[in-house]
Amino acid sequence: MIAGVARYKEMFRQALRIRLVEEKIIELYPSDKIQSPVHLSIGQEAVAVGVCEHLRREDLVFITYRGHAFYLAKGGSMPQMMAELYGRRNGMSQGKAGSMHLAAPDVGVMGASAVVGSTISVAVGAALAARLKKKDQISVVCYGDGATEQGTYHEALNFASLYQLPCLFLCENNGLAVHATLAERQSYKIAEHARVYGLETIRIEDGWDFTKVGDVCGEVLKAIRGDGRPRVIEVLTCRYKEHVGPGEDYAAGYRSHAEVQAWMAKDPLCTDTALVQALRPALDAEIDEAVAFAEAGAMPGIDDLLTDVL
Ligand SMILES: Cc1ncc(C[n+]2csc(CCOP(=O)(O)OP(=O)(O)O)c2C)c(N)n1
Ligand SMILES: [Mg+2]
Repeated sequence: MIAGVARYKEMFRQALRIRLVEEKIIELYPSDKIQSPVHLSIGQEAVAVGVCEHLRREDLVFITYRGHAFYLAKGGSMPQMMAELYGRRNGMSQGKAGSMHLAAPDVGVMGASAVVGSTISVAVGAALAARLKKKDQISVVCYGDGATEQGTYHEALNFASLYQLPCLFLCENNGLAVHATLAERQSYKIAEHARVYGLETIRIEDGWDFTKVGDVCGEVLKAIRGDGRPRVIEVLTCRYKEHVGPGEDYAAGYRSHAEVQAWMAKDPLCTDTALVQALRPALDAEIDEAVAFAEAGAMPGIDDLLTDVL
C-alpha cells in the first residue's frame, strides 16, 4: 500500500473524483436529462474512499440509495453510472435502475435499495455463503443511522454475531434521516448499542478525514480476514446537500448553515484548494467523457419494457 504524501494525494483524488461527478450531476439536473431522483453523497466521500482502500475486487459491498460514492470507490464504471442516471440503454442496468439501485457485480458492488435497511440482511447472507463455500471474502454493508431503527438491522447483527460471519457493518452516521435529527429518533448510541450483540465496535468522529477512516478500516478489515468474525464501524459524517435532489434545504429549518460550514472548514476537499486545482483538469476530462457516453446512449424503447424484469 502507498503511504505518506502519495497516499494522501491518491485518497484525495478519489474523494474529489466522486465530489466532482456529483457536482456535475447538480449542474445537469435542471436540464431534466437525468431521469432519476438523486441522493448525493457530497460531504460523505471519505467513508467510501477509506473502506474501499482496503477492499479487494472479490470483496462485496452492499450499499444504499445514497450510493454514488461507494459505487465509484469500489470500481464501478463512471460512464455506465452516468448513462444509468440518464435512463439510457448503455447504463449499467440498461437505464432501468437509476441512481438509487446502482450495482456492478463484476467489481463487487452487489446492489442498493431504496428501502431503508434492506441490504443489511442480504450482506449477512452473502457472508454466510462465503463461509460455507470457504471463500476468502468479506461482505461490507453500508447503511445510514436511520437504518439502525429498522428491525432487520438488529436481526442481521444478532445472526452475524451468533454465526461469526465475515461481515463489516459500516454505519454512515450523518445524524439525519430526511429532516429528523438523531435526538428526535434514537434512545440509544449506535456503536454502544451494537456491543449488546457481542460485536467489537469502533466509532470514528472525524468522518471528513479519509486517511483516518482508511487507517481504522484497514485494521478492522485485517482483523475480520484474520478470524472471520463480524465487526461494526460507525463513522460520523455530514451530508452537505438536501436529502434528495441537487439543492440545499436550510429553509426547511432542521439544521443551520453554520453547522455544515463548521464541517466544511475541516474537509480537505474544501480547504486544500491547491490540490483541487492540480487534480481537477484530469478529473473533469474523465467526467466529460462519462457525460458524452451517456448522451450518446439510446433511450429504451417500448420493446425494452419487459426485458430483464423476470
Ligand atoms: C423502510 C423504509 N422506511 C422509510 C423510508 C423513507 N425514507 C427514505 S430515506 C429515509 C431516511 C434514512 O436515513 P438514513 O438511514 O440515516 O440514511 P441517509 O438518507 O441519511 O443517508 C427514510 C425514512 C424508506 N425508503 N424505507
Ligand atoms: Mg442518516
